[in-house]
Amino acid sequence: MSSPHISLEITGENGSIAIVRLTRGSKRNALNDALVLALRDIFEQMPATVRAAVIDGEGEHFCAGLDLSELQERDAGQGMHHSRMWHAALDRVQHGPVPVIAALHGAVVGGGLELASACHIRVADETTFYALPEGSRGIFVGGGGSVRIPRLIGVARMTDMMLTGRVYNAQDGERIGLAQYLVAPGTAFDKALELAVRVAQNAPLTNYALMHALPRIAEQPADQGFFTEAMMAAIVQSAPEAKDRVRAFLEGRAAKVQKA
Ligand code: 1HE
Repeated sequence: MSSPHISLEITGENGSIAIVRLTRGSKRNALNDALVLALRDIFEQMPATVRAAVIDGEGEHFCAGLDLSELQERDAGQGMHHSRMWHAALDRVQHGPVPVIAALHGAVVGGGLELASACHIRVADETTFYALPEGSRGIFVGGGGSVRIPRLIGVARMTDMMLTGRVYNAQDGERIGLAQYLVAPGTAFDKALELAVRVAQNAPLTNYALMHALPRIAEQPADQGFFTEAMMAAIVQSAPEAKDRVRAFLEGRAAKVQKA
């Protein structure tokens, strides 16, 4: 599925960085069905050279969520399929081939917040604001928000956002965990790209473990979590790349950890 409202640019050393941009600024990057499917396809067909991705949005807003002009009368079955289509697309973002960094600015609302919460790192500039207007539109989240957003900010805060229409500004959003980085207006993309370059330098198997094992371990009872961790640790450290990297440090050829 293709859409004129999303673009993919491959950049960085050896094509290691993907920049996925919502290009529907005139509609505040509202996500219609074609756009959601195109997002899924981009992550499904990501070139093998890519090691990290950045998602951003054209114009003054990251994303205004579901395209409300497409909100039609759906029977229960159709509504279920529509939501599952969003789930499939955002699952490709979260559990796709590479870590994804969201560059946030302006409105990050409804399905836009669901998209941002499927990413692994969120960088927000000071113009960012977050809301879940579904409550006032008479609908419910359908893009995985009820699963992912409480894991970032807790059930109570999400319930408040939906019951009262509460809007979090950029500072409060970072404080409660909606974003991990808060930066000056207009600099979220640059910061996200800088982080992506850093992420792309990690051993791919370590990044894989962080994307695929860590969230699962966090869901497991402690005893199972310790066991899964041990297996993942064994697999990751057995890779030749891990051995090379440890040797490089021991021989003084790798960077030390610097004081923050
Ligand atoms: C849209 C949408 C949209 C803008 N669907 N067309 N999301 C919402 O409830 C958020 C609705 N949007 C807004 O509250 C505002 O548009 C913004 C705060 C994001 C931006 O305000 P502003 O003043 O910069 O832009 P605008 O004038 O409101 O919008 C510009 C155009 O974009 C306008 O169309 P135009 O033809 O009159 O120029 C708007 O109609 C259009 N537009 N947002 C369709 N969302 C998987 S379930 C997820 C459920 C949800 O996401 S519910 C939340 C939906």
